Amino acid sequence: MGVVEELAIRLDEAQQAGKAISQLTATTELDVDTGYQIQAALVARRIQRGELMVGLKLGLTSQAKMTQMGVREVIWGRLTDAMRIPDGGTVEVGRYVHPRVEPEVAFLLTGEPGPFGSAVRAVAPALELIDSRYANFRFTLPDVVADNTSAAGFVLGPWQPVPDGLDNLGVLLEVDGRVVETGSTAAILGDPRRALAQGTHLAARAGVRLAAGWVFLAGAATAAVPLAPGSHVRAVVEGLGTASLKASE
Ligand code: 0L1
Ligand code: MG
Repeated sequence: MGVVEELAIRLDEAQQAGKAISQLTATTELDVDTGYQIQAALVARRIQRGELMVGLKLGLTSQAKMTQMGVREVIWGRLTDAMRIPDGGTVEVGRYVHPRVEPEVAFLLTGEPGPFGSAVRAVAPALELIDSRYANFRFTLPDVVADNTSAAGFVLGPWQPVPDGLDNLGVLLEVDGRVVETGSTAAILGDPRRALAQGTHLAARAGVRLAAGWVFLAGAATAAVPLAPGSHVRAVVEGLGTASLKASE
C-alpha cells in the first residue's frame, strides 16, 4: 500500500471513531498537492462505502483564517450526502472529535458554466460543521487539506432565488437565541460569488466537474464556535433566512 492510501486510512478511521490523531506531517513530509491526493483517497473510501458526492466547499475564505494559517490561498474539500444534516436536525456531539459551527452561504449549481465560474440555480443560508481530526484543532496546510478541510457536516436553509447583491449581507450566528458572532458575506472573499469562481477554477484544475444539483459551500462569514451538547445553533443571513441545528450528547 502506498503512503497516500495509508494516510487516508488513518484519517478515515479517526473520523469514523471520532478520535483525534497526530498531524500527518509530524511523521511524514507532505506538500499541499499530496494533501489533495490524500483527500481524494479519503473521500474515495467513503464513496466505496456507498456515500454520494453532493458538492464542494471552500475553506480559509476569510482574511482572519488565512492570517491564522499564514496562507494566501483558499482550500477546497468534498461534500457527501452523509454529511448533510436536515435543517433543524440534531447532531450527536460525541460522534465528532471537537466540532465547531460556522455560518455560511450555499449555492445550488446548474452544472453549467456561469459568470462566476458555475451557474447558480438558488442560494441558501447554511451552517457548516467543521471538525479537525487532529488533536487540539492544530494542523499545517497539507494536513488540513488531507483532512478534507475539516469538513464534517452541513445544514442548508430553504433555497432562495439569487438576489442582485450578495456581497454585503449581514450574518448572525446564534447559540440558544443569543448572538455569539456577527459578520457579513463580505468576509467570504469579498463576495461569496468570488468564492464560487475560485472554487470552480480549483476544482477544474483537479479534474473535478461541478455537477447539476451539487451544493457549493462558499465559506464562513464569521469565526467558528465550538458546538456544545444541548445547544441550539442558528445562522441568520440577511434577506436569505436561517439554517439551524440542535446538538445532543
Ligand atoms: O471551512 C473552513 O474554513 C475550514 C477550513 C479548515 C481550517 C479549519 O478547520 O478552521
Ligand atoms: Mg467552512
